[in-house]
Amino acid sequence: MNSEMEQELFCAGCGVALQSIEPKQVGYTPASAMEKEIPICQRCYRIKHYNEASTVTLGDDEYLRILNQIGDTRALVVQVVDLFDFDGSWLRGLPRLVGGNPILLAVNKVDLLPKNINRNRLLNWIRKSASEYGIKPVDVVLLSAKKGIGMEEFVRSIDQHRKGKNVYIVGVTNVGKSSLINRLLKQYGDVDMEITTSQFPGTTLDVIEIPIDNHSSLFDTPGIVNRDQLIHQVSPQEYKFILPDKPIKPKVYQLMDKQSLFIGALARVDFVRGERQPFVFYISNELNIHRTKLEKADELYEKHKGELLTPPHGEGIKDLSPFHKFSFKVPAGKYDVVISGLGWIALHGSGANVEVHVPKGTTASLRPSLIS
Ligand SMILES: Nc1nc2c(ncn2[C@@H]2O[C@H](COP(=O)(O)OP(=O)(O)OP(=O)(O)O)[C@@H](O)[C@H]2O)c(=O)[nH]1
Ligand SMILES: [Mg+2]
Repeated sequence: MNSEMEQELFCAGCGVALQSIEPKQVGYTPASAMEKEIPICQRCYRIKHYNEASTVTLGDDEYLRILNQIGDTRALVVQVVDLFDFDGSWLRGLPRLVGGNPILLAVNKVDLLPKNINRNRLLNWIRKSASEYGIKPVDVVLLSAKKGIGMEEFVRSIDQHRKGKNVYIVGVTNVGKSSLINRLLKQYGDVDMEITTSQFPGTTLDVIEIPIDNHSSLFDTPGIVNRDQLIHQVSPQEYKFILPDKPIKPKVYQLMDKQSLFIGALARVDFVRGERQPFVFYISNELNIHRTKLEKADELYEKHKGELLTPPHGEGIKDLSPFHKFSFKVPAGKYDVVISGLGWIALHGSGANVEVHVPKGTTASLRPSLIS
């Protein structure tokens, strides 16, 4: 861990050991930059100033080694999940890895959801989902690192549950672990440091220690890659279309049965049977929806994927796995058909048979509506 190796310098942005010998290896920084009070590596510099996509990612073994260390100590574990892709960003196998340590669930990116959200219903739904994943968190907090929502409650909860011990922030890549810590540093810290964050998964490369007091620290950790996330099937240039960075404006479609809607070339939603009703799409504002007749959908996809139907654009379509299908009998009432990594479609009608086609690896599921 960083603090135990005092002679070495570590990048304040991503946690790797700094070196000024091998420009192509991680941790490289020119010798002159090593002298800086808060040194960062060239990779962090480029991400920060040029928003460059990083090519280095961490192996699963490396990540497991880091997480296993947590199991050997007594600490509070803060698991961060992305509310927009709750299931896709869930860190599987966490209870086993962190031993008997308490887990605080930090649900980030609430700013992406429309304001008329039922908070209690959301919290209940989160607790229930956590329990299905085998976790009983000591607390659940709704946060936005971006907008600074929920930070006081977050700090209070950490203080209450850490009982003087260290705090580890863990989670899948891109959920906003480093952004949350930066927000804490900005609001409560007196150090002038900022951890590197980016829209590209795999930004933080090693553990970063931030002292809380003389006896304990808060640790940022690298995220583990969940290969099932849709984002890993497209190139970094497409991320900006898929990952929302502004509050989602729901798109409403009045549909008759036997109609299909494409979300770019990434998913297809078929309204197979049911009365005419609204389908409300909660997806990135940058994604295009294309409507067609169910009987024409196969042909349209084959002809126009990567052109009329984007993202992915052009040749990028080849990296996308072939579609597989999920069938739902949506009951009357308020339900969401969720497409992991893309968003969800709210149905508040009299029931419907819906089929969802998504690239293999991506999952679709049904849940009671998040938004009333
Ligand atoms: N809309 C929104 N975006 C956020 C929020 N927090 C983080 N992000 C964005 O999510 C992306 C990932 O943020 P990071 O803080 O780098 O995520 P991380 O979990 O540290 O990622 P790794 O280091 O790769 O494991 C960035 O583009 C952030 O701007 C939030 O509260 N709301
Ligand atoms: Mg990070």
